[in-house]
Amino acid sequence: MAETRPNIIFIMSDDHAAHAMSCYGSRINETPNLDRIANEGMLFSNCFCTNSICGPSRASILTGTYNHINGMTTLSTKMDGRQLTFPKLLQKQGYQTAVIGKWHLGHGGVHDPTGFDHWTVLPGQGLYHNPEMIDAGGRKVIKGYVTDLITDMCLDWLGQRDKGRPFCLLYHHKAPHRSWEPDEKHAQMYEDIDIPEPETFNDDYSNRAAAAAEARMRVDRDFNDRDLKQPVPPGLSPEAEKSWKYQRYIKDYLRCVASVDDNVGRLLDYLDEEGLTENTVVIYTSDQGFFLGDHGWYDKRFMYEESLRMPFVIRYPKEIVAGTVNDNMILNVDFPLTFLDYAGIDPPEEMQGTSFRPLLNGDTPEGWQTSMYYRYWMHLAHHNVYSHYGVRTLRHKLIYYYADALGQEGAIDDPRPPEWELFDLEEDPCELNNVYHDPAYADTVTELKAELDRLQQQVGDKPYEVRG
Ligand SMILES: [Ca+2]
Repeated sequence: MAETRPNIIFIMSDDHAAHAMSCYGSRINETPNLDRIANEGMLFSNCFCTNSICGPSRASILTGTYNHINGMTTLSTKMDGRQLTFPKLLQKQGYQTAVIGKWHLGHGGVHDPTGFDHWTVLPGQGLYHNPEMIDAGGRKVIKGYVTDLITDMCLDWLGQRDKGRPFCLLYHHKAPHRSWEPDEKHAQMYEDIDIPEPETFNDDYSNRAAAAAEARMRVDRDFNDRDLKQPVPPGLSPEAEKSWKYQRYIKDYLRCVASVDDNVGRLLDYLDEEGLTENTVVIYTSDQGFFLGDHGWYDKRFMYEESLRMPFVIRYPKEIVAGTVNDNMILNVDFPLTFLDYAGIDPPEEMQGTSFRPLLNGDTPEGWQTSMYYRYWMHLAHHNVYSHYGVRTLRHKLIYYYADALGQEGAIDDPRPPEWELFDLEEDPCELNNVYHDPAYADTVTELKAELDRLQQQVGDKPYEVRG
């Protein structure tokens, strides 16, 4: 019987926020090749991660489970590769499988990639220039720029594949992760222009819980020399210095994105040349979002929109109508179920997400999720961000900073007073006004607390018991 199962190319970058993609309405850059995927397929405007940091989001995508289930709650934990993952199931059903690029789930023992016929990955975060890479044979340093190299390796792997069997390639960029080091080709990009500052650039963190003001990820204060790469010009006013730092940061970030965009273009061209476009599902996403000067910040971790939202564009000409936008809520734990669905594999009991293939076909199943559960565990460990969990619905967001870490690996045992935040995303899309204590929202608070309880139970997590 002729093979009808599609190939899958899952492209994921690291820390690429949706608002730095032109198909998502970016005010600051153009991403023509990433836009191609959206224009020839579907764009999701409400794709969210369940924990906005690298390894944990990656573990959720591989296993289809939340972090309290897969054990990857923090960046100090390593993934136990004996768990069920979607590449293992695809491999078992005859798919050729590979992961090339960023892994960041640990190395050695049970932490190396499993379920892959081939893997070549960066150790930890990896380097932008002349990176060391690891494969089943060991480690070696490879000359070149990481975004180009990862793409070259993917094209090589595709070139030597067995054309009689479908494949699933995890093409995972390191860029545009901190410390935002562009290649020579893009080093001068944006040189003569100023990138616009975001609307909330001068946020003063009033009308919020204490967590926002306490976070140490401010553009004006918290960059190190390696981030800035140049000394701050002397004699600037505090406002001018903040603007100067933003330009340094955002230009390098966007230069790294531009290289990702070029390289994704190379891959898309290859698929065209090889006649693979029609029968290949191509996804572009990032492991989470990022603050691009929003709220005066860089980095992620918070349940706020810029960090919570993942870009997600997907093309599969056989099934997906070109140029469509879908506003339904999808989550990182749903990705693997969707990939398995395309391969004709039933959803495994162990996985918690749901396939959104019906959404891709233009149908919204009755009872499709309209709320999601989020949790960040690393209390104070990085950027002084408080541990928190919460619920986001289509209109509101309730966040509980339990702000504690008793016995939690990868967090600091130094509690802060617990606090709540509620945002009305329709009235306050930038999340500048916590209405938790506003009597007009009392019923909403009650409803959302009940929804938080329900979701927490549904996913098998439980409320944090603040120590007495
Ligand atoms: Ca990341």
